[in-house]
Amino acid sequence: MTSLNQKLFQRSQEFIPGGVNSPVRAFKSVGGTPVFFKQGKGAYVWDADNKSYIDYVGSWGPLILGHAHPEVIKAVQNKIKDGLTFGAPTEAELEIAELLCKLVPSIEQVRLVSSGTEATMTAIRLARGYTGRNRIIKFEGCYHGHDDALLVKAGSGALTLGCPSSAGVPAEVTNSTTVLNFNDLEELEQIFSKAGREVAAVIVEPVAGNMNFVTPNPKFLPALRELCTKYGSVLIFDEVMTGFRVGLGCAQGVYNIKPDLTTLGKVIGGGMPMAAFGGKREIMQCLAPVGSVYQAGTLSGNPIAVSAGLATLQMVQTPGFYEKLTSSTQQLTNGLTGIAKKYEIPFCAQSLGGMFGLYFRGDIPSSYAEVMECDVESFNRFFHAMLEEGIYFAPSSFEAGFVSSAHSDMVIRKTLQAAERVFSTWK
Ligand code: KE4
Repeated sequence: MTSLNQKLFQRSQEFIPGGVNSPVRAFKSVGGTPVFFKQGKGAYVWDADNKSYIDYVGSWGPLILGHAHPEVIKAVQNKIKDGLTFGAPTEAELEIAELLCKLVPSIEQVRLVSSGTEATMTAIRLARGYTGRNRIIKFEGCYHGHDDALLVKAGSGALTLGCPSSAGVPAEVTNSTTVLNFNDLEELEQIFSKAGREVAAVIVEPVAGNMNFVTPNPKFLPALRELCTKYGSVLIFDEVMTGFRVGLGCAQGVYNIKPDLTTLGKVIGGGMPMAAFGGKREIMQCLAPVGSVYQAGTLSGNPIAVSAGLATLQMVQTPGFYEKLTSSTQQLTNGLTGIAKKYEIPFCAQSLGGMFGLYFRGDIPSSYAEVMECDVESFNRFFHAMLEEGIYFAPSSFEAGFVSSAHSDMVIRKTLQAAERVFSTWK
């Protein structure tokens, strides 16, 4: 019998390319029919056929409090009564700007935008305008949104679909983009010693969450900071995913590195379209209307999105919030690793704060090349078996997973019981 999910997917492919509004949702690499969701509450989501799932995607990171958190809903309901948008300054934007500058010391000034792509695109333009240089450095497998200059050997959906470098991007644009290997110090030092004075910016996910989940080697981020300082290049931490996900001070707080610019998104919008970029005042002052680097947005700083973001950022400041989130996520990754080990399945997992990586290989990967050695077929089989069990992981072996404060001990236990049933019949 054709499910409603299948009927919806058939119809949506008529009107929307691939039936989805973002490629990674299409289940292309895992196969099967994408799940159409209709409701979310806490750690759970319900699909069009009323089947419930424990959700470890959380809309790709924003929902750190889980779905439809009462405080966030209340904030949006209160705000929406006064109108949806003004295209003019509002006090709420000032409130969240002050809060972001307080919570992230490297951010002296900040500008709100509507998506992570806008944030990273503008951070690159700003770094080029500030330095007068063109070359940018990114890392293979890192994804920074779909700006032309950054769609080179990108991660996330681009990697998932096997098109890390997109069609339609002129060579003239990507000729100024150098792609290096994440965690490769030698290569980095070589490039800088040869052409450091040409480098406008290095943009990096301080914890790579778009080629599965790869943490930085201890010397990698300090080396980036030292080289950018030495050669006058702008160090951009793309914390769209890690921002307020791995800790209250973001990844820069965890690793104690001060970037020149930071991009944020996801969590700071609480599930609504909102992102931001900010950093050193002297760089941010290059932005119009003060400086000559142009950037703009009709709905930038939208008051409804800001209200959801403010409510979320208030909640994550609750004492013990990140300790509990970290513990829940470790409970999941340690539990899955222990079960797989019991059944001698090549599998491991790791986490940082509320994000994690699952790997069908013997040991934790520390580079793009090692991530590519993971057994994708096994992941796809695991993904569907767990989906059947009512557990929704990211539909790609090249994505990180996310736990929310709504993922109680009972929810984690239910997930591990499902994994026990799946792994016990694996061979
Ligand atoms: P958006 O333009 O999708 O809001 O943000 C782009 C972006 C920038 N930087 C980082 C580190 C990101 O992870 C992202 C977007 N992340 C993906 C998931 N890996 C979004 C999901 C999707 O593309 O549908």
